[in-house]
Amino acid sequence: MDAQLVEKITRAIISKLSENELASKQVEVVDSKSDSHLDMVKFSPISREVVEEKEEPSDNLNEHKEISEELREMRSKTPARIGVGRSGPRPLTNTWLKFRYDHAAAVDTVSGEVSKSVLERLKLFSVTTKATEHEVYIRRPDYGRRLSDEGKRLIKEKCVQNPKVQILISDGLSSKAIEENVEDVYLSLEQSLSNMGYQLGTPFYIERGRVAIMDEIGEILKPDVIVLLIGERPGLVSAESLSAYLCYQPRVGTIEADRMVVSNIHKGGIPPVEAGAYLGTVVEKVLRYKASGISLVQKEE
Ligand code: B12
Repeated sequence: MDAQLVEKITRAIISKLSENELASKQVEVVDSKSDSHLDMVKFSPISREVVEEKEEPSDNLNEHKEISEELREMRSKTPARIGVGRSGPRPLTNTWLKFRYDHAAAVDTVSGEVSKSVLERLKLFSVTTKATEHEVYIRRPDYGRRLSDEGKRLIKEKCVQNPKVQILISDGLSSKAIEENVEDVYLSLEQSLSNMGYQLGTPFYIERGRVAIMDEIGEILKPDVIVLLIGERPGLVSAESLSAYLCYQPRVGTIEADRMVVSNIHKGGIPPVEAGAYLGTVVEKVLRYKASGISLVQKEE
């Protein structure tokens, strides 16, 4: 999306968020140990049609009109595979083909690479982790949580020290999530944080990273907050969903309960530009309470 348009939308969303006027769909930020809600904000609904082509229910569903209406109603509320019908004991051909397509997309996105052009457009430099290749990344999640020696050197050489907010981007488990969403989320988040007057760190890209890589980076750069935009493990509904993991002063030894996540960022979930603007308000809260995750909930009480 064009940067000026992102800016315009971000401003509109920030002002709407502060008026607390947005209608309908609720998005939740959940702390790490329970499902308790840290915050709630409302986003406009995304219709199922945006996510996938509608498949006509099978003949045997049409035979039972009432059930079919109920199913149609339920189907319209979720992209999950419900009420897709069958042909004898087997799935319909369309259902089966869509399943095969979605499965292939999931496999592709886990092993795919983020194109250089996306990183160049956002002027991000790249660092690697101890996961030297894809196979190692999958088998050894702990390697994805540690920077390579070269990565540490580059970060020390190129980044601003002690920023208020450090934004990081990593492919994680979905390269497609980065390709499809990161520009809009990043530009909107950057805009939102700049509006609030926060000093931003030097953003960069981490190849084959895991969420807890933020601890080692926190140790090196000592930011107050890290926001890590990372590709989610793909499901059979979306292979391009992005998550934002946040933590107040992450350092080696940070416990999982002190992290937060805003997940499901993609065109069929939380729209990327809205997500960026919303994340700005979450960062503001983390900085105000000097805490994230469970610690933030405790301070809020
Ligand atoms: C895999 C997974 C898990 C695994 C993680 C194990 C692992 N090593 O990968 C397990 C089963 C342990 C797990 C547990 C939980 N999860 Co979980 N998990 C996921 C899932 C399916 C994929 C995550 C992913 O792709 N991460 C990206 C990769 C690259 O990260 P990673 O470094 O390999 O793994 C880290 C993250 O996955 C992170 N993580 C996983 N879940 C959660 C939840 C929270 C709140 C936080 C802060 C971090 C976190 O912990 C891992 C280790 O550091 C997402 C669904 C989604 N669409 O994202 C839900 C999801 C993130 N989990 C969720 C929840 C609620 C939880 C729990 C709080 C459940 C509970 N009540 O106990 C716990 C909290 C765990 C924690 N780390 O604090 C929710 C978060 C809701 C939200 N905020 O929108 C999601 C979105 C599922 C959902 N739709 O409800 N989870």
